[in-house]
Amino acid sequence: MYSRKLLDWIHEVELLCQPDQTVWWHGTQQEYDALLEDLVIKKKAIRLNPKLRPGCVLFRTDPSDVARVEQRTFISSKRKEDAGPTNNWVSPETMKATMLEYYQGSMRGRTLYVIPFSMGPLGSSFSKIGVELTDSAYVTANMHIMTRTGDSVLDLMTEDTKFVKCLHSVGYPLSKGDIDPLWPCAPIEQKFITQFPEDNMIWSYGSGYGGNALLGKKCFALRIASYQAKNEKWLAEHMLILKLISPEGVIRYVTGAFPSACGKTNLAMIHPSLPGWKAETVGDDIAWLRFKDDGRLYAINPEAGFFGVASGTSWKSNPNAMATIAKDTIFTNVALTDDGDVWWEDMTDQAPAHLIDWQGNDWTPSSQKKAAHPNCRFTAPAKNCPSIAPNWEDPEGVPISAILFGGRRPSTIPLVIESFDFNHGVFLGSIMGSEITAATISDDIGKVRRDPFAMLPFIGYHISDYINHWLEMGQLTQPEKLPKIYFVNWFRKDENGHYLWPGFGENIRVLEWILSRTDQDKNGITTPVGILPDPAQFNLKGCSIDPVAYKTLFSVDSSAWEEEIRSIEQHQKIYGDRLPEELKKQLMELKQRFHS
Ligand code: GTP
Ligand code: SPV
Ligand code: MN
Repeated sequence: MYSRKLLDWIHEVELLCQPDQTVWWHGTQQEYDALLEDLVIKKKAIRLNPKLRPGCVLFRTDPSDVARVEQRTFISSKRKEDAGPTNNWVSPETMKATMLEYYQGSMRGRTLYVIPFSMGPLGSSFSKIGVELTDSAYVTANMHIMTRTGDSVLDLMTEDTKFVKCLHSVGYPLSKGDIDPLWPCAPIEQKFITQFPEDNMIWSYGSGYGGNALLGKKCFALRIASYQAKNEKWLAEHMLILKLISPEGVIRYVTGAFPSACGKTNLAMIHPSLPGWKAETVGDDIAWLRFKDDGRLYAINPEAGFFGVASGTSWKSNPNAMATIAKDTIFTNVALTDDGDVWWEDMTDQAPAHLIDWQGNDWTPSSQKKAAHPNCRFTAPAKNCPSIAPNWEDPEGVPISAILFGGRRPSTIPLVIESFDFNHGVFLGSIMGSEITAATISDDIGKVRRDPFAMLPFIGYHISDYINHWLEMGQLTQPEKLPKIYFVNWFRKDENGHYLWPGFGENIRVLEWILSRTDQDKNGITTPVGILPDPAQFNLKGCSIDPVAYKTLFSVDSSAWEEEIRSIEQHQKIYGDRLPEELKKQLMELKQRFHS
């Protein structure tokens, strides 16, 4: 029996958006195969060479629809102050009235797909259910990979089941005789990505891309879930989850919050360069965390696939990702080779002599433009990843020993810093900064912005309440059971703009130090900013690194930090009179440590 609530809502949307037909997504492989085949026949997608990439297709989007649109993303809470200073806000009444006009007839000439989905393993106490109604077949195929969809989810729903209502339209209705463009979408000023936290509801209009349209991901699993998490005393975070097995066979789990396109997928799939270490992937983008009865913090990955950055991914940098995307993968905005395979910048040392670029034009290495869009992505099932942890779907979650915060900081921030305690760790999370990447549409790509907890575009409520919620979470258990908190920076550069740290598989060296610290407080040097590794004890065996670079990676330059402190002070002004006391105190103590 279908839930009445669900059927009524679908009926409402049918009357409003007027699709030609409604299709229920049951979640089977046959449906998925048929949907993709239909898209290939209609020339909406290109089937890649089955000998080279079996089960793979390529989509090209409209050049205006290539990443998340933060300036068109809204938290429509009832009260403006509940959205806070970091979110765009429009009242729910105004937003609904505006968007209803756009939705009126918006699915004409199209199919409405009904996609029930579960974020988290089916039936886990961590998991939550949503239903996405979308007029995009591309979104449907991606949701099939990224979440658990279909009848098995519907079977869990009773009349009382709370679910997030996710409505999505590409915003391009078709009248009789109209030709459907390759990638229908609406112009930027008509795009809306709106969260209504109090209504458990998401309305997305005008974009078909990634986090704008796959509503289980950023809209639900971060923005709506972070709001729920605050009320229900858990955490919904922009974090990878990594399982590490030491040479002695000790298993530990860490999470890491890095902003978009700053290395989560890569760390989650790390191929450790240190002998004896083994790493397994639990999640690459989102973690839902809660304390259990033993007092420890446990995490699940609410997703079922990876929507990963393709640019920069190679057999050298991320062999696990390359193996994952060998089959059954959807590629978006990558370049096409002459033999029907894919390519993107830095996939190989040498670019092929000829390609079709992400916009469908001829490309050669002498072309001025990039062959693939910098935010080109792959969508692949997690189960295809050779490093996936056998227990990645454990409904109980995995216990977390350490939390990493990081970003792209070309200067100032050392390779790794250990916080003095949990509250200091929350302060470190709050002052995170990073160069803006192509994962969002912005004129400021490359500029450093503060991105607290890598959640700036994803917190579904007031940022002060978010910080206070983290601080309160730290009170829910004994201090020794809390994960230790670290700041990492793989992206420090020399004066010529070269990375000082080799990164990728070599990041295991930092993880080794971190895990040695979670066991025993040794090999640390106390500095004003936190505890750093003793460079003489840090494991560099087998890693050739320039001694000057090495020194810089572990240096705390007080004049650079004076500047950093001024910048943090400036940033704290965004909180206005709602600056959390603890952040004020931590900044004061940081200053004092430099002057004592
Ligand atoms: P989202 O999916 O946008 O949330 O991104 P993400 O945080 O998962 O980023 P991802 O791991 O996909 O990395 C983005 C880019 O950073 C890729 O081009 C990587 O090659 C590059 N990258 C990742 N890790 C490292 C590293 O340790 N060092 C360097 N230099 N680059 C890295
Ligand atoms: C991000 O931007 O952090 C992503 C990609 O993970 S998207 O799903 O488009 O948000
Ligand atoms: Mn992300």
